[in-house]
Amino acid sequence: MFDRVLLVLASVAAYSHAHSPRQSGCAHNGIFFTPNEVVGKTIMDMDKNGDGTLEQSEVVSEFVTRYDSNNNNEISEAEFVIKWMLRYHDGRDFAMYLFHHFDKNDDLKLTPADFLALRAEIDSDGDGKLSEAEFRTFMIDIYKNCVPGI
Ligand SMILES: [Ca+2]
Ligand SMILES: [Ca+2]
Ligand SMILES: [Ca+2]
Repeated sequence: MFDRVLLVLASVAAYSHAHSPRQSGCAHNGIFFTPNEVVGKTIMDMDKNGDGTLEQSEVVSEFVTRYDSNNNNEISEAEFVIKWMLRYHDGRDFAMYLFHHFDKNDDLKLTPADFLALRAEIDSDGDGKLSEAEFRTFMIDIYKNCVPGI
């Protein structure tokens, strides 16, 4: 019985450690941008016409032009991670975590299928549009929940 209690306590401790923001390598940022600043930059990069809404065409265009180095219409983990680190100065752990979070169908590449699935997930009010606020909430949650090596 006592052993069982210890086991439960140990797993609770492991759980809360894993879910504490800023205690993981994910929080490392090379030039100390906060997550909010990084998200602001990603929004500026994606919202090409500056109207506060992220159209599917804007998101796809941003990813294809910035990340798809070999122009095969897919973004590999290697392509994504290096570009994200260079542009936003987040650590490798976070960039990898983000890639896997974006890769909705787990085929280890980012394609329009992933962006469609992400869009449905991020559009929390279901109006078919992706607002800056919806994207910001989605991204900040990822920063908060990031666990290295997953
Ligand atoms: Ca726009
Ligand atoms: Ca994918
Ligand atoms: Ca919306």
